Amino acid sequence: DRLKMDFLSRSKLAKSQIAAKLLQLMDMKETTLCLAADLTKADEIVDLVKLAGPHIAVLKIHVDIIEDFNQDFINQLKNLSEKHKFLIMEDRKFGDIGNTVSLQYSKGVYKIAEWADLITVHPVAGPGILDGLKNALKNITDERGIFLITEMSSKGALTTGDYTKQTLTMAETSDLVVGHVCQSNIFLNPGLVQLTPGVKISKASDDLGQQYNTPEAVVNSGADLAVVGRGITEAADKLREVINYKNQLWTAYKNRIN
Ligand code: 6AU
Repeated sequence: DRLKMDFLSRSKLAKSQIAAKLLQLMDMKETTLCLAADLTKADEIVDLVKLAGPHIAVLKIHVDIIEDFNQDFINQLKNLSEKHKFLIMEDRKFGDIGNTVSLQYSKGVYKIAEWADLITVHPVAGPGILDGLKNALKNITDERGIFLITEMSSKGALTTGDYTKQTLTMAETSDLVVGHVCQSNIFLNPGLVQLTPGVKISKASDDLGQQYNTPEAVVNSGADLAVVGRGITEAADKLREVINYKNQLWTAYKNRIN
C-alpha cells in the first residue's frame, strides 16, 4: 500500500533518478510542500523563495505570467534551489502534438528544458506527447521529470473515467514520468508521486472554479506533495504560513504511514 510506505523506502522503487531524488529530499527536509509562487514580478518570486526555500520540496512557477522574465531570474532560482535543496517545476501543462511540445519545451523565450527539473503535461494528445518531450532533452544532461495532469482540482473538470484510467497506463510506459497530478488515491505504484493542488486551511473555493481541501484531507487522499498557492502568497506573514502548511502536512504524512 503506497499510502502506508515512507518516502525513503519508496525512493528505492522510483524508476527515475529524479523521482528518487525528490522522495529523498522530502524525507531529509521533512517537507511535502510544493509552493505555487503564482506572482507576476520576478523579484517578488525570488523574495518569497528566499524565505520559503528551506521549507519546501518543490517550487512551482508559471513562467508565462512573469512580466519581467529574464535569465538572471532563472540563475537566482537555480542558486536558491541548490542552496536549499528543492526542485523547480514549470507548470506549463504542455498539451499539443509531440513535435510542437518538443519545440515549446526547448525553444522560444523561456527554454524551459534548460532549467526546469519538473514539468506538467496534459496527456490529452496521447503518448506521442511524451516522445516529443523526450526528444527535446537530447542535449540536456541534467535529470528531468514529468508530472501528468491526471485529475484536475477545478469544478466540472473533464479529467474523469476512461481519460484518467488511460493516463495511469500512459505513466507506466515512460521513464520520464515521476508522478500524477490528481485529487485522490488512484494509483498503486509506490515509485510514483502524487501531487495534489487545491489545498487551503481556510476557504473552500475561489470565484473561478478552484476547489480546496485541508492539508490533512489531501494527505489522507494520497497526496505525497501538496500544492499551496494563495494560501501562502496572500498571507500577511508568508514565512509563518509556509511553516504552518509544512508542519500540518508533515504531521498528516507521519500519521498516514504509522
Ligand atoms: O493554491 P492556489 O489555488 O492559489 O493555486 C493552485 C496552483 C495553481 C494551479 O495552476 C495549479 O495549482 N493546479 C494544477 C497543477 C499544479 O498542475 C492542477 C490542478 O488541477 N489545479 C491547480 O490548481 O498554480
